[in-house]
Amino acid sequence: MSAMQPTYLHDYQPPAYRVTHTELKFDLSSSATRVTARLHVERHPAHQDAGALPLVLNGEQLTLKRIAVDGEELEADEYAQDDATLTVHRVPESFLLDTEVEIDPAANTALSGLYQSSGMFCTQCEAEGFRRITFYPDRPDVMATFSTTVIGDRATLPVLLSNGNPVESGELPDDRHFVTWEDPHPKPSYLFALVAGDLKKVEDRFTTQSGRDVTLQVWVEEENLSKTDHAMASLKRAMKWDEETYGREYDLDLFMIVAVNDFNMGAMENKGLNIFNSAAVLTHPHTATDAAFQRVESIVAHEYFHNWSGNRVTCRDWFQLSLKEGFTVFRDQSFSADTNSAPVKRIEDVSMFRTAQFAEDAGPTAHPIRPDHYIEIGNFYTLTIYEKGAEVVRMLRNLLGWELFRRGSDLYFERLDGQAATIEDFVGCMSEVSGLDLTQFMHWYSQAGTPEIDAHGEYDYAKSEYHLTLRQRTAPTPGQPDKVALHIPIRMGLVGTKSGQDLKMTVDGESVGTDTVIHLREYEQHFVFTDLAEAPVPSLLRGFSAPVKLRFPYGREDLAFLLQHDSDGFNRWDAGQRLAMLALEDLIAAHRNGVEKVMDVRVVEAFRTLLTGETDDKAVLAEMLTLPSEAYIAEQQPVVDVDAIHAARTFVKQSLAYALRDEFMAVYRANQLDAPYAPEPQQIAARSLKNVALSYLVAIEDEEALSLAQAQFDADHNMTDVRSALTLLTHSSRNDLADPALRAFGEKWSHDPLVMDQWFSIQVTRPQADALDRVKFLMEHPKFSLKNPNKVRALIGAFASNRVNFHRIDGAGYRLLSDVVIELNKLNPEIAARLVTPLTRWQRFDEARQELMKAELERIRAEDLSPNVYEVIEKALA
Ligand code: 0A1
Ligand code: ZN
Repeated sequence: MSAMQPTYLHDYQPPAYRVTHTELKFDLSSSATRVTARLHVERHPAHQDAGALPLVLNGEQLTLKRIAVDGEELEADEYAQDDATLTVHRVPESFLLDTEVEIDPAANTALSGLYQSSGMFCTQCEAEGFRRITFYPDRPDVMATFSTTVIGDRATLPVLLSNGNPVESGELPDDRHFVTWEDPHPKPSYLFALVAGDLKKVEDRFTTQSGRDVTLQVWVEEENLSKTDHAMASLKRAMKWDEETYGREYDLDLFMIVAVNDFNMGAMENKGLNIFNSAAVLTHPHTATDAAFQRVESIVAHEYFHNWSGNRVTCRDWFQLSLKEGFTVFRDQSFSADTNSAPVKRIEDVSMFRTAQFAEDAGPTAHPIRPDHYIEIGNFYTLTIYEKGAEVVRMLRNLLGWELFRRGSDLYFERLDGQAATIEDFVGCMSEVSGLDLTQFMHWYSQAGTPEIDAHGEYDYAKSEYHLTLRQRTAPTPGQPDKVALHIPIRMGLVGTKSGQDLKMTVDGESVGTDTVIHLREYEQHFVFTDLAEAPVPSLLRGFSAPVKLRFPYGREDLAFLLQHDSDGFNRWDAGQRLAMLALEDLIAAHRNGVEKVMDVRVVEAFRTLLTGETDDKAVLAEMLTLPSEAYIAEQQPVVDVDAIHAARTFVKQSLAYALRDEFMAVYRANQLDAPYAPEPQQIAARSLKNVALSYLVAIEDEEALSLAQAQFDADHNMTDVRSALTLLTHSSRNDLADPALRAFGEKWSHDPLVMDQWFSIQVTRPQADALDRVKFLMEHPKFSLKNPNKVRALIGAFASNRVNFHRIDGAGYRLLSDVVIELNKLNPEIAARLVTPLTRWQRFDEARQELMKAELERIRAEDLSPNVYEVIEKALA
């Protein structure tokens, strides 16, 4: 059971030994790969006087063939091995350690370490996969230069890649060949990578700001060569952006991206050799949607940005994971905002965040951005570490202002270059350059849970003053019953009710302009705005300036007013969401009470204004016309009633469509494009607006709308439009239209795994009652495989997001998910532990569903569990 013991942050010790240089040789074969390692080891300075310390290396699922210290083979009593470590009892201060192990890549279904995907060999070492390749101090604060020789079959593995630069290659007996790679930058083992396969490349160049000529390569299977343009163009944009924005330049002569079909996550930032899930790199107008194009751009940028925020400066230990991930997500969000529509990027990110991260932070697996313990670090690649971490970096940027933040970033990269750093190091640099005391701010990193702010305001007509009271509270989370007050920056304005303009604000006698930041540091604080020209409606938390829930007793008129007049685009959108939420809440109550549902005319009028008004940003308009998702609505309810939420949302959608049919139709027709497809902001905006309009019209199964959807599907212009049309048809009740379209689509794209993923998802997210049967049926489909994480996500993960069907009151949805989790627990624990998440949220539902969900968790608990699934299940049932 030792694998089930937690690791604690407070137990951190520097390593006893460090590795300065690592020489590896891989003799590749499917089920018996030989890995020969020579480690140049020396005692860590921190332990210089500590007497004789054993050398303890990590190693799992390795068959040891040979071990020698300074060329001397070790006797059996000179070392000891268990299922996770290898200990050499006595070693000199500095020595060479030689080991040889055998591993079985073909049997590696966990996709961690060295594994095979569609015939090629590839690696995934973050966080702790390198220990499945060779015996090593597999921790990020051990950094070495690497020299790697890869040997493989010339015919089946013509391409042999690793980190750094190729320095030698040649032929070997038995039709084998080799390539030797050298990576001059010291790196932790988690950034090691190897790829071998029958791959083809596209190549390009980039000249850095200092004149370094860099070769860029994207390696794919031959049939995917036509799908690499966008990734390559994105890479070049990202390289340029990081030079211009952060002054960061690339530091090797070669940068490679490889696409693999079987991958647990999106992509991985291995030094000089990024490995990507094919879904995160391949695009073509006919196979990928606008959203996929944008996702590829942001992931390519994310991995590239890690070269500095992650690789040059890495993490001291895995508790600091958000040091690299939070900062890098913030960087990729900023890049995407600069490259596309900035307000839409923010709206999309915040919508996702408030739905999914808030749910995580309120559930049994809630954890701080810097956790203080874990059983399995693989479970901590979460929305909290990534997205909340990015929100905290964003707050720092806003607290310091861009100039000082950039100076802090420069100081951080300069001071910690080549080192393994901590979150204190990062925040310390920000504090040092700005002189700001960030002591209270640091609690954002250690305190889990979403702060809730209750705001109240009153206008004193006699004194022309506005009084604002803010109270913060963070609900207890597992292991943290008591919460401290956080430093919460709230960007705001006061919008004059007569003028519709932002009013000039004066606080404590000081004029602060029309848009300001107030700092909530206490549990409760009062702010007085004096000398106001007129009564205001407050616009609070502009741009989502802090990752909090803010409640303010807005009336519907106030919200309709802000929707029209707020100068902050984000808050205009948010006012619309709040207005829709008020209407939805009434309708949810009506549904539960069996009372007739009545549509709020204010929402209809707000939509009419949006649909008929002038707009300079169609992408924002499309967001404004999008109702809160069922998942987001659920997040706002004390007890989630999936059926009432679905009924209420459908009712709003249909009521709007009946009331504004012609307006929606006009928007649809006005946004048809003739131009050849391009994934550029204006086209993307028009397509999303058009498809949102169509979704309303199809919601009432209007004959004309159905034939427009059919025609859009048949026109086969680009995947965004085709997928949108196919989804609308499939999610309608019109099987007579959906079935032939699905059949045609499935036949046409049966050769393309990424398109088939979409085909699976579209079917199992339909609200009709047969969704679960379809999942079962499709699990038998020849193109489905539990061993491929993309397929699992596309079919099972997508079904679990189908609120009404996953939460069926007979529990069949839960049972299906737990059956799959039990299977995957053996095959791929990391994916299994992620997939089980929806069941861990049982507290949010009615009693009957709670019991059903808990019963499934208990059923999983009775299995022989991997540490990954064990940790999640224990928390969920605690
Ligand atoms: N560091 C990568 C994410 C990643 C993490 C773990 C992986 O395998 C278990 C793979 C990728 C990123 O942030 O992109
Ligand atoms: Zn990352």
